[in-house]
Amino acid sequence: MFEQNAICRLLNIKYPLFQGGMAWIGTAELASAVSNAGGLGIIGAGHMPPDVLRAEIRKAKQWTDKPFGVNIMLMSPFVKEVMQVVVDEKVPVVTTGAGNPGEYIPALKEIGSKVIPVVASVALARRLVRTGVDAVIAEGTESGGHIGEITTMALVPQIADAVDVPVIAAGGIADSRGVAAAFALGAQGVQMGTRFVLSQECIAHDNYKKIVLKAKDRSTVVTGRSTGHPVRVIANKLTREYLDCENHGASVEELEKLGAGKLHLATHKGDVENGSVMIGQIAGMLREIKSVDEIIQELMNGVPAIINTIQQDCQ
Ligand code: TUI
Repeated sequence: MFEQNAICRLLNIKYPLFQGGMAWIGTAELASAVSNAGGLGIIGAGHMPPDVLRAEIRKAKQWTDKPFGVNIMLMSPFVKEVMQVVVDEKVPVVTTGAGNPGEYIPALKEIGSKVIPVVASVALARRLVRTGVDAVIAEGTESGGHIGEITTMALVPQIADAVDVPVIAAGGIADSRGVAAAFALGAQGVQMGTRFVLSQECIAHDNYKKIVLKAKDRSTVVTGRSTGHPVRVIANKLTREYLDCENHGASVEELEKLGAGKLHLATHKGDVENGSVMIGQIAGMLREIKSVDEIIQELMNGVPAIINTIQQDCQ
């Protein structure tokens, strides 16, 4: 299975499956479990200070001998310092999000890291491929957290047609059907965040997992469109207040103040009414917490049967 797959060959992993590098909850525990299960676990640097990230990378190195990655959130106030940490620690795979990583690519390539940016448009995908990135993650607006505007369904085939590096699809994928669909659209790998929030190894507070388990298809909203940094989260007291301020013309500074510290409040303190519960639209489909290994086995083993059914149906 997947012996000829471009992502598996590029990264020396068993399954072309990435765990999205989620801020605060994409810890070494989760990342090493995903890598040990044959996928690519990714530590989410989010707004982590450099020393905290270094400690997390060292834990992952202890807990897995398989390749793993770090996601650098380019809006982090520590972006330059955390980039230096991944260079110093020679992290095998670096993904980036929420911006254009162009200026950092030469230093990462120099130490032999595979660089795989998240892109939300064809234009940025094209530009970054010219700078030598190894693959791109095409992330649709169905995703949780910081998002672009285009759906996975529309984005993945357009990026696959536009670039000559492998494409990893993200956004709205949480079972074997999603994986098969992503491959049909021209992707050679998938990235999932939401599915791994509902894993035993994810350290998110129980209240966070419970509200995700209860989510339906329309439980999320997008805040921050007026600031240029749209974020998908579960609708709650915080989003009602935030969207009310946004609709009444609050300034970017006021809105940023309202959002500060709210992800940690939900992920670690378990305040899912006043905190920011970032999650993708596919949460509505998920009803069980499982181990990372079970999630990955079930997901990957289910793909051939889906493709067979489609093939029979098309005869
Ligand atoms: O980065 C993400 N998702 C995230 S980061 C995050 S941490 C956070 N914490 C508090 C407040 C806000 C965020 C939570 N979720 N996904 C990757 C992603 N990147 N999605 C969309 C993009 C993107 C958008 C525009 C990438 C590039 C881009 O282009 C900008 C440009 O300069 O062209």
